Amino acid sequence: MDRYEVIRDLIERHDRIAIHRHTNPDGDAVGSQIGLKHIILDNYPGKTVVCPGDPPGRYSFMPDSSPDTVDDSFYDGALAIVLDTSSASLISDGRYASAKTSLRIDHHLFLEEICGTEIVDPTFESCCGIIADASISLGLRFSPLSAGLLFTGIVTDSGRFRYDSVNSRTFALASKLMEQDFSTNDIYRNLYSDSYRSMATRASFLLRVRFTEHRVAYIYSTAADVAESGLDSFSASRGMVGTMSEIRGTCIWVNFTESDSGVLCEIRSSDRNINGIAVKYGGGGHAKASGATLKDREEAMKLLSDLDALAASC
Ligand SMILES: [Mn+2]
Repeated sequence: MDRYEVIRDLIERHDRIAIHRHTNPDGDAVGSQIGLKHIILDNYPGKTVVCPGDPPGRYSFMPDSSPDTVDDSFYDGALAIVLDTSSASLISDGRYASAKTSLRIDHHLFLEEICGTEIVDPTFESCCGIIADASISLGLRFSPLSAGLLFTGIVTDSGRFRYDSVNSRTFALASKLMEQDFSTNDIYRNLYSDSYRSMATRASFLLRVRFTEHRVAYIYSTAADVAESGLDSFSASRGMVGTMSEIRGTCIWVNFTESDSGVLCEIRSSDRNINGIAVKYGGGGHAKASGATLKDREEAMKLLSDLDALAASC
């Protein structure tokens, strides 16, 4: 059996299936969970499929995304499927572990073994992509509902088909899903429209952007600026660094935010490794996205001049 036939075999051998995903779900977590549920129901009528978990938050526009209430007894003899999760501690509703048979399907880098059967493939941009690929290869039918859910997850986890993880397979899967009659217009509107208040807040941050000699873009928010924005310091820091991401001629940008614990610093780059500079100041993260918490404004300006030196090569 290839890996997709293993999935089919497990589904066919169980009449009750609980599908779990990570807490604080994103579009891929909800899309793969509810999408797989409907693929199973459409192709294997008579099975009972439940989707427990915490509320879907801003992804509650996705159809059928309200979590199910599930009795403990459901798991006795059921198959538990865990989707889009690399670490057991992140799974919403730990009762997946009480099922005798469990299956994980994930696209994150492998961190730890969670389930009896594991299908982990980080070459996919999204977990929805794996579910779509498996369903196509197994000859399963899609409905507009399941296809729209999987499409939403592919879109959100690929940054609207922009991230490095996107390849020709991503578009082939999206193309196949779009044979079903769902509205991409509705999906995009739900994903990318925003309240006027939040757009105005972003604009106020954008207006405070300054540039170093070598075009490092930065925002420095004093405690008073943060209070005036109406945001907490975490939202002002992590939530607003993205306002600078599309500035032409800028390859490094950094957001400084005064807080009770020091100056929060979020650094991003389109093509430079800024992680070393974050580490130098006691922080960390990824090559193109890192953060640190600094002592004061003076230390922030030192970090900024290190970034400026790096940006000289952009
Ligand atoms: Mn994902």
